[in-house]
Amino acid sequence: MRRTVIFALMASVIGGAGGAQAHAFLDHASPPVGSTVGAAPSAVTLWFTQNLEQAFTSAEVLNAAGARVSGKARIDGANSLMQVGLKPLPPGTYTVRWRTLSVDTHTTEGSFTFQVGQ
Ligand SMILES: [Cu+2]
Repeated sequence: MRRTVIFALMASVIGGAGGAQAHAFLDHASPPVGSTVGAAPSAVTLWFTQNLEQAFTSAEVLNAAGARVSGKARIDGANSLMQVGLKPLPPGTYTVRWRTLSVDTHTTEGSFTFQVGQ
């Protein structure tokens, strides 16, 4: 297991010098990127453009003060979506930060915000 992880990391560095391959980018999310939702969601779901490796794939949700309001991220059976549970959220702006290692051994990361409306 450990060896697999190290190999994947090395492959990632080597692969980074390569050409324009498709990586695991965020396709869409629920709540949608930049959206305002009336009711607080109980989870954030992220759909990616490629299957994900469990290792080094994570997401967290932060409130406006930078405090973490999410649980542990998990990848579903289809392997291309990640879900992270949320504590009950009061109205406010929340930041979702995600990081993936896709099955083609490339890493991607990004963030977006959504708002729980007043
Ligand atoms: Cu890639």
